[in-house]
Amino acid sequence: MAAAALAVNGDFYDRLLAVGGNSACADCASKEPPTWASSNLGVVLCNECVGAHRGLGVHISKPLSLKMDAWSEEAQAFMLSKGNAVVNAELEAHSAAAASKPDADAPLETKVAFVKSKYEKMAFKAGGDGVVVEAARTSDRFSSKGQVHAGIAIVRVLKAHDLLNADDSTGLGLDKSDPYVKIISPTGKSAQTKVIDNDLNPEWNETLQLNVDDLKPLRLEVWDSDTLTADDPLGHGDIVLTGLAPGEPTKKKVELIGHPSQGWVEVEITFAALDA
Ligand SMILES: [Ca+2]
Ligand SMILES: [Ca+2]
Ligand SMILES: [Zn+2]
Repeated sequence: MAAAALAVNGDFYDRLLAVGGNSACADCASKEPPTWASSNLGVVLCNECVGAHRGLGVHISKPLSLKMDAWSEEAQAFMLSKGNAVVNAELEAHSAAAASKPDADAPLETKVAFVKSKYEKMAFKAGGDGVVVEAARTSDRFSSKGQVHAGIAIVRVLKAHDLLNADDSTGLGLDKSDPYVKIISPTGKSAQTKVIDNDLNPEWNETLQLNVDDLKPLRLEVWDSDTLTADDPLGHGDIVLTGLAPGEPTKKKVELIGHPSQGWVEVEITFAALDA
């Protein structure tokens, strides 16, 4: 589907990123080439600020993926006539705008507050009050109606290498760990693979899927499944979601940390946007 949309859009993406100010996000200091846009505001965005735009509601901003969504000729022409430089000249005219702009790695709450101030309150327009609205606490964000939906993380757990043996009570290597992988989202949702018996280099090739509400890293845990006692931890690591090209599978090697731990897990992660 991603390839189809790209073909439909022709060279739109390249032409759009060549428009003034469009080589980087309109709403934060990220220098990554934007892969998202607000189709009615005419700005291009990083994959975190687009989450903030979703929170505004479609009466203010209509986010679309530049890579996965098909853009009509009209919508393309509109985007090419605007751009971050043109829009920001108006919406960030206030002298307080530059100092209020979030860093690339600022918490999502900070980006949400800036985006709200800029597009809903028009705080940085000429004559605006130049004041950023208060950032919401994380707990508010998930319980409020204006939820920030980043999308779905599809994690294909491929294999692990050189896992710890947590079943070797005799020291003779007669028994080995029975590993499985658990993926946990920042909000505590989880999914896990099947157990593979007696294998320190298991291959799962199993696809797990999790809804993610923001782009904080997923936690990956490896466990040794035991029948008579509690499962033994074999280590954990983070799967970083930021910087992934939407719709494109990306392989990552997750080095296991924690005590005790050794080895690594290879995953292939695809991030798919959910339209609000
Ligand atoms: Ca064990
Ligand atoms: Ca075993
Ligand atoms: Zn941004």
